Amino acid sequence: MLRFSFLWALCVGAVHSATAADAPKPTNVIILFVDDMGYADIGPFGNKTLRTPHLDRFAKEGMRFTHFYATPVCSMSRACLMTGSYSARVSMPGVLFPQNRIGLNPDEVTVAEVAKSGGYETMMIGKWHLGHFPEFLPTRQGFDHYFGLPYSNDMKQSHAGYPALPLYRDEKVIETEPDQSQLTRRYTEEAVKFLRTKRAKPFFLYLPYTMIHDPVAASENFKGKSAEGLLGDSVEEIDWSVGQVMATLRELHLDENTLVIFTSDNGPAGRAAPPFSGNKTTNLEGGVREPCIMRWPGHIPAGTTCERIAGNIDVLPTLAKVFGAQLPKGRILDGRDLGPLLVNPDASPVRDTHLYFTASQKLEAIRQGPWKLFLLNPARRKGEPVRVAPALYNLTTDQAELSNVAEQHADIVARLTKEAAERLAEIEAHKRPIGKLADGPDAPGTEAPSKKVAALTDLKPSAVLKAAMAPQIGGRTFTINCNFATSQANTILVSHGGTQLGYALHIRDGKLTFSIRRSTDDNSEVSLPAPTDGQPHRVRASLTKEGKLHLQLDEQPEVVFQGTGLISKQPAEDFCVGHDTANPAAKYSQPEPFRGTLTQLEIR
Ligand SMILES: [Ca+2]
Ligand SMILES: [Ca+2]
Repeated sequence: MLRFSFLWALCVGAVHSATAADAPKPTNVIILFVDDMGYADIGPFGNKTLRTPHLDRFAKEGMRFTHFYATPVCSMSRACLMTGSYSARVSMPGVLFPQNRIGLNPDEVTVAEVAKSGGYETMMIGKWHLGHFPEFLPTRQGFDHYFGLPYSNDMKQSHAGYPALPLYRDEKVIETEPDQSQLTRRYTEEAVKFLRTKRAKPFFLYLPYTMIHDPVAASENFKGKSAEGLLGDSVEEIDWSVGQVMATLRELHLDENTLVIFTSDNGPAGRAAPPFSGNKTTNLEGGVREPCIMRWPGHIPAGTTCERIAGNIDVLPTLAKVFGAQLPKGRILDGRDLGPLLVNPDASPVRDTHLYFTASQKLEAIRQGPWKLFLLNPARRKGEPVRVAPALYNLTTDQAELSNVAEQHADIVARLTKEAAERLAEIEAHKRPIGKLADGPDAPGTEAPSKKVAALTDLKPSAVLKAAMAPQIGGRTFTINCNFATSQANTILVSHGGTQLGYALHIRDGKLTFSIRRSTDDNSEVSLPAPTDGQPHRVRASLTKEGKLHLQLDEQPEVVFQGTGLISKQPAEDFCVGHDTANPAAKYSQPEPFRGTLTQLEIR
């Protein structure tokens, strides 16, 4: 009661004495966002070999979040950060590629737009990765200014089919193929320049580093200096950058009045993520649990640790409060205001459930309290054990997710399965569309065409891909795999090409047929009786180096036909699922559009 009266007196006092002059100054906000940094890559999260003195100090002055969630890969993580929503809710695939004509929907209200609505100046320096066409750029999503790369640093000219890597200032490409060893230094200089700008308004600075994403690079002051090669050099240069930002804030007497958040977009690429299993591209903790530190003197108690569930989806709701702005209207946000935890890390959880989505927007796992249930077989890091869903882990006692206790806790499995289904149904019912250019559809950017595997698993029968975005089959061997179920005797599973070049996997007069066309008159086929029983079947069709056509259904022996060779180049026509466009790629017999189910389609 005493405590209550005291607080009450304070409040009353504030009401009566506040004037414009002593009203609290608005808080500035900076988000420092690393690319592909693992949980234990820095001192405050257990790294013993790399030198991160600035982050060590930053953590001593702020709060570490040890259960802070991002997502398995880049674009989806940035969508979460920008919108306060799960990537699946805003229909963002894992990674956008230069050939994709999609981006974060301009109708989404980003954290920068929320800052603007609160009267803030905004700046973004670094990697965007939410669409590179003008309508998708940061300057159209609430940032007054932008300096940086529109996507990842490996999406550059040396990668077959990609344009020269552009460096933007606002909406203009000012350089291509910039020297990547200088990017952390240049971003830092831009940030310091921005901080030094005299302004009447508070600011929001978003600094998503290009490093430590492959190809890693570091400037001359850091190259060869760390104990962990170029990757370690790159981490130490990020630490230097954080130090520069913090030193500038102190020098300008802004450090007491600025909330700074440091975190990363996903786990480490191609290496382990101790103490967890998995790494980038997986939903094991190593892929998605990120180092996160927040520093805000006078609000966040120094040197503290928060073990509550939190994540990048919570950043927008948290900052909306800090900006003194309204939450975006007319939409469901998945994140929650972390405010109560910022003042007391042991306060009740603001969000006790976390959903783990895949790059193709499938719900792979759910966490509630200490319990994490995989609903699908999780992707894993090479060499690590296979896990089979339903797999239940207690993250308090088993953070490496090695001991599946689903059988011992059937009740928890049932409860989480139900919870996951309900939450997924809600998200599906209130899903918001990805932004598309006005001139046509696009495939979800799940895989680069220049890599050998084209992940097409989300394409529905009726989908169409332009030749450039279709699996690249010109001049090389390829294999089509898919599961299908149909009762149709004349239909098409996939087709690509026309009357000059192309291929199709189709059913003609009850025969499952794989056709290769190398010229108008050179049409080879292999076929076997099609199962038109409406039951699911697995089919595999391939064209080999010697020009042989192989076709296999389920576990039956494969049939082979000696054709005349590879298809000389990528067909110019559309790639189609479940039908064929105007010019037939194969000899059909009045095929109907495919009406069955077609899943797990891949062409590699
Ligand atoms: Ca990344
Ligand atoms: Ca917007």
